[in-house]
Amino acid sequence: MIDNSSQLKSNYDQQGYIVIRDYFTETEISSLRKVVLKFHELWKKDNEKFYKEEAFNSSLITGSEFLAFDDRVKLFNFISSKKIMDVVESVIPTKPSFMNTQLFFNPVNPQQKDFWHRDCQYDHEVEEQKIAIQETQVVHLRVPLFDELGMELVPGTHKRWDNEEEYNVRQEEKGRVSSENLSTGKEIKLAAGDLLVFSADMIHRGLYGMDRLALDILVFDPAGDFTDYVDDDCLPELSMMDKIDDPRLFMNILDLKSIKAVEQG
Ligand SMILES: O=C(O)CCC(=O)C(=O)O
Repeated sequence: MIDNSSQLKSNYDQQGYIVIRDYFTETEISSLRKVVLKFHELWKKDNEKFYKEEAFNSSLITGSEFLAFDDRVKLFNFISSKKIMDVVESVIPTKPSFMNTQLFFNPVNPQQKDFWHRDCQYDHEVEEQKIAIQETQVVHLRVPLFDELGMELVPGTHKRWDNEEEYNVRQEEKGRVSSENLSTGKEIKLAAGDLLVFSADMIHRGLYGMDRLALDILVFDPAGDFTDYVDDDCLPELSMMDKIDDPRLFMNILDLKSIKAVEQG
C-alpha cells in the first residue's frame, strides 16, 4: 500500500477528490501514451464527422475495435497496476470493479465550451440525483498524458446537493448556462505524471486547452448496481487473464456479471 493510504481516503471522503503529483514515471507515461495515441488516431478516422463536429471524448479504449491483443494487455496491466490499485483500494476498499475507460481531448470546434455537470445527471432526474450522490460511488482516475489545464471541481459536492448558483448553472435554469464560472469551483492544473482521483457525481468540468489528452479509468463500488453499464468487449478476454499481473479489478466485474446472469435466469 502507499504510505499515506488512510490520509488519501480521508481527503477523498471530505473533498471528493485527491491529486497525487508526479505519481507515474516518464517511462510509464510514455509507454501508456504510445498505446493510447494508437487508439486515438484510429478512433478519430473512424468517427471523423463526430470528432470534427462535437466530440470531446471517446470511450471503450480497452475494447477490441481499435487495439490488438498485446496493446490491450498493456492497457489492462496499467489499469490494474499496483500504483492504480493502491489508490483504488484506498477509496473503495471492498471489491472495487472496473467499469470503463474514457479519453478526453479538446473539441475541434473552438466555440464548444467546457461545462459543469455531475455524471449521474445523464441517467437520473433531479430527485434521483440527490439519492445517487448519497448511495452510489463511481470514481474517475484521471491520468493526463500531456500537461493540461486540468479539471475544475466543486469540493464537497460528492456528498452535498447544489447551492442555488450551482444548480442553475449546471442544469441551465433561470437563464444560466453550464459553461459559466462558478464561485465555488476549484481549478486543478495537471501535468503528465500526476494522478487525479475524483467522484463522478461531484460537480465538475474538464478545462479545454493546451494539448490535453487524458485517460480516465472508471471504477465503481459494487454496492451500486452498475454492472449493466459495463461493455463485455472492454473487459479482458479469458486468454489475457494470465498475462495480467493482478486481474482482481476485472475478476470483480466478471463475478458481478455472472451473478447477474444467474439472477436473470
Ligand atoms: O474532461 C472533460 O472534458 C470532462 C471530464 C468529465 O466530465 C469526466 O471525467 O466525467
